[in-house]
Amino acid sequence: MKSKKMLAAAIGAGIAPLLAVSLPAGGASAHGYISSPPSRQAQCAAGVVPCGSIKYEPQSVEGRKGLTSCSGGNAAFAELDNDSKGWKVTPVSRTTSFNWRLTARHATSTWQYYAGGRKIAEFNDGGARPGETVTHQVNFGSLNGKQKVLAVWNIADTVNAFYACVDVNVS
Ligand SMILES: [Cu+2]
Repeated sequence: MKSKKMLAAAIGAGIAPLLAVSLPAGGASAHGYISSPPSRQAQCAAGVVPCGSIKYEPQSVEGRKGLTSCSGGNAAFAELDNDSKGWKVTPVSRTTSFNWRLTARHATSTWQYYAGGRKIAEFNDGGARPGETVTHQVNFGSLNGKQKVLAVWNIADTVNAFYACVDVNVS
């Protein structure tokens, strides 16, 4: 109550613009990951699979653009690259919704989905800022059965991207 009054007083005094400038656009751990179908890091965070530090920050699989690994080249998250770790495989339809949960709404160039050794979908946001959740409809085309999907969130104003692998069974 008291702090609300103080904030109101601060805004009244014209300090609000200063606050807006000094707040970071997102903390060091504020980014995003695929929540459903549950990505490998989402399964870590939910305790479905026992994991190391990634379980505390599933949104932090960040690396240079153009990588092809589930860990985005992060040694601390190398277990995400282990196909034998017992990841839960989600049964999905030929056309499936992939949902991202974003803890920072970074300006976005593209979203890309790879499976079966090729790119199966790409969505171009042209530098726009996404909402807190983002959903894409991805069609698997001729791909059937168990697939490891590598999803990539390419940031428009940095050299980096965020990576998430999702294990699915297409039927
Ligand atoms: Cu971020």
